[in-house]
Amino acid sequence: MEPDGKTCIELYTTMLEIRRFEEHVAKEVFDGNIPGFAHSYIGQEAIAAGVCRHLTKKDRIVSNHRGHGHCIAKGADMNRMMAEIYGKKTGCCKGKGGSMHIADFSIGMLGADGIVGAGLPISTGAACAAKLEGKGNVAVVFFGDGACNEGEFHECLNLAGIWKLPLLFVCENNGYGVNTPAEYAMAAGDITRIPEAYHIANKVVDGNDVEAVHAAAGEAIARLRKGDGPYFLECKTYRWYKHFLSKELEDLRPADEIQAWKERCPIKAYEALLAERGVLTQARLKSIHRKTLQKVEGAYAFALASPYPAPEDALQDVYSI
Ligand SMILES: Cc1ncc(C[n+]2csc(CCOP(=O)(O)OP(=O)(O)O)c2C)c(N)n1
Ligand SMILES: [Mg+2]
Repeated sequence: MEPDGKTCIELYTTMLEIRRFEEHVAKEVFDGNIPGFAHSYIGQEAIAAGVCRHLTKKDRIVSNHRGHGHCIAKGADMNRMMAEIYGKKTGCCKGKGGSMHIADFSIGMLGADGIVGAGLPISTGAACAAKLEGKGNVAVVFFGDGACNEGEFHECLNLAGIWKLPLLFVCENNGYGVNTPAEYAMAAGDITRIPEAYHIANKVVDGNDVEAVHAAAGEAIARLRKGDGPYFLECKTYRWYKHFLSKELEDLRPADEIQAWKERCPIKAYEALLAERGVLTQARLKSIHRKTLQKVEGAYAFALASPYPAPEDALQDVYSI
């Protein structure tokens, strides 16, 4: 079933906000204006947008190293996100986390993470908390195909399975971990054979089709809220940029493969579909594009105008055990 017009526009707008944000970040990283590593989510926007549209602030998500899209789709403040990426004091982690550690507990974004697979146990804990709270809230974890080859992935599937946790596993299968093809790295072959072995309901969707993701995530999250146990959604997709944004890193993926996926742009495809359905007029499209650009430029201006943390702040909010 087609989503209503309001939902369609929101799905489109969220994808566009992610794209514009990521275009800005990519340019700034390549120009040397952003410190540290940044991983681009361009190409995968339909997944964050389609899944997070079903979530409230009380639902918790956990992201990974490629996390900007998840933060935006969950409703994180773009100004504070941008400031964080530039290492500014007004950033959502006071400028100490950077691109790979954006978190905002106030909207249920428990954090991005530079350690592949590390979000899985955190989300399993969040799902356990949601179950104990008993209010029908859920947890969602976004991870890549590469993370499926980590030991903790299996531990979390098992625990979520035996405890029937309200946890949605969203595997963003972009076919590669850095430059290693998934078909080389994964003995199981099809990823969903793994949740299948743990008796976890699962589905494969086209991760570049925002309505397919939205529909599948909607069914999955409704099951979680009813207490039917975890769900595993594999979204097949592709990242447009090399693994992380850097002039030095080589991209060993075939050029024709990259080009073929660019032609399957999730945003362009949805724009065409909504125009054909009459949901998106040219005037509305222009206005969405203008406002989205203003939002990203506003976030950049906010980040530029913000101070860096003072040296004496370095040891504040830092914990060790
Ligand atoms: C435990 C661990 N091993 C290796 C790395 C280096 N590393 C960072 S991202 C990455 C690939 C992850 O691939 P995938 O999970 O498919 O996510 P994608 O980058 O494709 O979105 C690797 C190997 C790391 N950060 N943490
Ligand atoms: Mg991958």
